[in-house]
Amino acid sequence: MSDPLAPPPGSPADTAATFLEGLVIRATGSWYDVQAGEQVIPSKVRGRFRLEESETTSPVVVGDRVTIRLNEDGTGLITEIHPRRNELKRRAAGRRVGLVHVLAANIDAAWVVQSIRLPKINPGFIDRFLVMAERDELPAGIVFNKLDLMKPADRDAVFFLRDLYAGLGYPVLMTSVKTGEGLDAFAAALRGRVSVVAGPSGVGKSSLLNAVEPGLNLRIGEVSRKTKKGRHTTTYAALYPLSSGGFVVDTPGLREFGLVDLEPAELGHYFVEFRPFLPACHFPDCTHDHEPGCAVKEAVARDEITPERYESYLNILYSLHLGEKDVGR
Ligand SMILES: Nc1nc2c(ncn2[C@@H]2O[C@H](COP(=O)(O)OP(=O)(O)O)[C@@H](O)[C@H]2O)c(=O)[nH]1
Ligand SMILES: [Mg+2]
Ligand SMILES: [Zn+2]
Repeated sequence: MSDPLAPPPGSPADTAATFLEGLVIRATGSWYDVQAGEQVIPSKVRGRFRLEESETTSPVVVGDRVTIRLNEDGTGLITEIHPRRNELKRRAAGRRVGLVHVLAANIDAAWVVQSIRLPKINPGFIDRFLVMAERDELPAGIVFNKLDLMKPADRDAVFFLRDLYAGLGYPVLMTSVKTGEGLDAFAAALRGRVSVVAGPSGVGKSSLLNAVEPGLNLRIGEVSRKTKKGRHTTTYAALYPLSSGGFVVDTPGLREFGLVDLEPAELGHYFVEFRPFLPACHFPDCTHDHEPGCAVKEAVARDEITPERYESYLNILYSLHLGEKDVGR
């Protein structure tokens, strides 16, 4: 039954509503803070977006440009999500295969943060992150934090990874929030752009941002002595303005970085050092695994591709075949 007193859609009462355009700076799951000029308007999403975008954990993410309709109580209703330039996404945690978690949209740079100890570096996490960044053509970089905790026994492995990723063309930063080393370089990398930092819990993402932006006062967590894992202190993604210009998105800790929207035959394209060899594979849909005449495997044999990255590639390939049931460990 229709309400005879309600104005029909498109009537003057409806069109007189105030609409504003803004930037989503915080997404908690149920509420979204939308910055429109100087005001921040807590907003909700229209139910119908949820239905249309049912394969993602949230229809709206930080970095989204949206149109809101202002309610009389000062809150907003998101009526339109503007097309995204790009997004950083992963497979959502949990059982549902194919569910996508978009960490942020419309970003200029994506940094994966790892710590040398507590918790230790997870190269599989880095490679998965880089694959998803390459897939969306997002410039990506790597931060190895907690340099102060490096022991002599760690040096070879850490410097190997630093040189490996730097050799592939990714910016690599070595930082310590404790000693201040590398923080100027990190601050310079964030200047004037929209950046996102992501990584496991406890690696120091929030600490790094507090260090380069005094006054930010993000909550930081303790790393449990027992599990050597961080606690989830940052519980929602938020975008913060930097006084040097630009914005940075702090994200909650991710236990794993699962892949989404990716076919096994595409994967090789997102390992940047494979690219020059791909056209020479005998089969155009070569997955560089068992196929004869594979130029990637030949490059591995000639030491032109490192065995570490090739093995990492195979790990990811097999997990894609398995439907990404057990990823990023
Ligand atoms: N020794 C050392 N500890 C750090 C460093 N950076 C962060 N931490 C500590 O690591 C823990 C987790 O930091 P937090 O910023 O909350 O990590 P996040 O979960 O990645 O945001 C806190 O106890 C920090 O004090 C660092 O460079 N060196
Ligand atoms: Mg944090
Ligand atoms: Zn091949």
